[in-house]
Amino acid sequence: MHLGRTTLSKFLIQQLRGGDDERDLAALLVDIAAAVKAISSMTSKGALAGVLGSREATNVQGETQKKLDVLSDQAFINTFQLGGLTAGLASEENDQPMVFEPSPGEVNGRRYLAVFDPLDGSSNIDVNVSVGSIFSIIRAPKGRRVKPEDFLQSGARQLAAGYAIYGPSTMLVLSVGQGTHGFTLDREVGNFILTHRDIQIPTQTSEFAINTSNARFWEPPVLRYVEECQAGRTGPRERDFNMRWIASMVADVHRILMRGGVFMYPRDTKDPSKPGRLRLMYEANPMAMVVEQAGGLAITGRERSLDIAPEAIHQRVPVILGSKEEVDRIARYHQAFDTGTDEQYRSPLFKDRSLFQE
Ligand code: AFP
Repeated sequence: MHLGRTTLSKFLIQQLRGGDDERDLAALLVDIAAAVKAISSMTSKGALAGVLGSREATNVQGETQKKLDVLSDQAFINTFQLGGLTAGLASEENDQPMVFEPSPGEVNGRRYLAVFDPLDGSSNIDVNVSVGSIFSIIRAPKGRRVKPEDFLQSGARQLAAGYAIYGPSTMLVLSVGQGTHGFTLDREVGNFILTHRDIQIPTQTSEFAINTSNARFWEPPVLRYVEECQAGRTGPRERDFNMRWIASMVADVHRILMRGGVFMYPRDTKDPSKPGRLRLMYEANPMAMVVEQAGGLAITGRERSLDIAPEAIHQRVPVILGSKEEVDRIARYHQAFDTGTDEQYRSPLFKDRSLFQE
């Protein structure tokens, strides 16, 4: 029963003591935890709940929607709409943001905007691999109706961010800017219990995560980094590396928070119209806040993720995040490539540097 252990509610009350605004933020995060519990219950039933498989529809990303994508999206929408604290929301599953009008008598008004990926990694659902939900909370405009451009705030302005991972256990990992903390769902009583206070990502690692089937599309600095890891003790890194790729960002990032590592979905030339696969507002930004608050780094390769000025809600960006020393190294490789000072490095694939120069 974990009596005496710290619950999510108690932890948030202790962390967010700054008056109405912070109390409402704590209440919003407790609402999110309720949506996570509902989604956890659905995913844990798998085929028994009749929620596996795909729908005939595709989402705004042009991706086939899984039934659980839609059910998870609805769980969050209901939570935010009925919770009375959110003035609007933007979801990976919906082309346009939703705006909620404050009902009469809502004293404090709806102070926040929620941006979320209701079910990340959903292509893994039907093969019973961990999936997750990712959320970001930003401030709503005061005294006027929300407009779409109000969502376009840089990640550095997030008030809270985090993810749920639906794995062997369901965990909620979040930050309100005072470190990153992990809570494990005790299904017997339906409480999230603080099990990972102040998570710290090891600054060094020997584990990298990237979809290596895209290697021919990578930029030279990414290829250089991965080839050096693959060369192991026979190459310039003088130690062997391990590789993981779960293809659920939440699961890969959670592993990095637990034991270090570096996660890369870098810019590539696979689809020149897309600067990356992952979405800035509801994947890169929330994960960057969680990772930085745990002592890691999160960049595009050329700039800090949290500094990006968003141009569109479903904007895609390159993502490189994890153990500080490795992300720093990858940033140095990008700078060396961009300034032409990486002459000493010649990859057999890149005889002609102009392959990537605009
Ligand atoms: P899905 O939600 O379509 O499964 O995509 C998951 C994801 O956005 C992210 O969670 C993974 O890290 C990445 O895509 C996996 O991409 P690849 O399928 O190209 O490996």
